[in-house]
Amino acid sequence: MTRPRILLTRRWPEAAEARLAERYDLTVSPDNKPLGADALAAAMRDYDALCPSASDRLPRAVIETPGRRVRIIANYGVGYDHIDIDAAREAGVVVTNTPGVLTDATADIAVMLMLMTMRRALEGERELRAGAWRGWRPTHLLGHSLEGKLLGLVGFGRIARATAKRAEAFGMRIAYHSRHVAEDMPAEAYHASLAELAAKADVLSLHAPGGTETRHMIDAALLARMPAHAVLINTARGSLVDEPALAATLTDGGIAAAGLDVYAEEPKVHPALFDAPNIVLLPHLGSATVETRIAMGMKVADNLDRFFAGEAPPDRVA
Ligand code: 8YV
Repeated sequence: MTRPRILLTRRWPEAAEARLAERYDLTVSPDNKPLGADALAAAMRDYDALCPSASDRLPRAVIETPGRRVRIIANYGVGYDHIDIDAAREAGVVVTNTPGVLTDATADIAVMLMLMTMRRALEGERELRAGAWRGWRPTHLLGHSLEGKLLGLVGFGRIARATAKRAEAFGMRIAYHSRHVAEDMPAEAYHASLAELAAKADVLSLHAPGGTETRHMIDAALLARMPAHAVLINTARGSLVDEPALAATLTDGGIAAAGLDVYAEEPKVHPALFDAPNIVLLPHLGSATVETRIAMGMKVADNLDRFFAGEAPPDRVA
């Protein structure tokens, strides 16, 4: 039997690529950067399986490429808002993702952004490097403790829960907004209204999926409800936040700080964010550990192995 042809749109850690190469006719896109619509359409015609990343856009037009050969899109990542899932379902293209393996790594980054913003780590680091540190003094760069603060989680899936677990270790109190009540949480932690949660959270941390339903859920009106001392953290998807509105709110002192790991148009960052005060900007590092990126690759391989064996892939989303 000829080996299925697989395309990775990026370089993966060696161990994960090596596992795929054992079983498949493997191609790794040489440029290691997002593929455009034409390149993705060509890939849809030339391969049996396509393994994209979050910044490879797969709209209906690409999925419905005439002469399509691809039968499975095995996404390298848990979020799949860059893939038109309805179009895939209609076209009979299977889509899988990599849940579970990047939960802890992403929650670590959410907590790191809380610490960096609340303890003013970046300001301090920049001041020191600029040679502007005048030495220790009782009122120098005072931040705020996490202890006792209310963490408002927007979305309450795996990553939100892992973030809550870490935040509790820092003495934070937990509240959440989600479509569903979590039976294992105290009833008062649940907020059916995002606006009500935003009005009382000291830190609002986003953990909802991307997509049309959640686009700009954090807009100027929502930001206006947040207390002036509040901090916004986003490790989910940039599309959740109206970025110019966030920049304006920070500039006006409407909220105290923001920590972002994701952006609406990655790898572009809205210029207004660079000009905003009290903002920490990370380049989508949520899942960026050696352990996690290997585990993500292995999870994609598990899904491909099952699919090409004629079985149900474990992480099928379409
Ligand atoms: C991934 C992510 O590394 O898995 C996700 O949804 O956001 C990231 O942490 C990235 O999307 C790669 O596709």
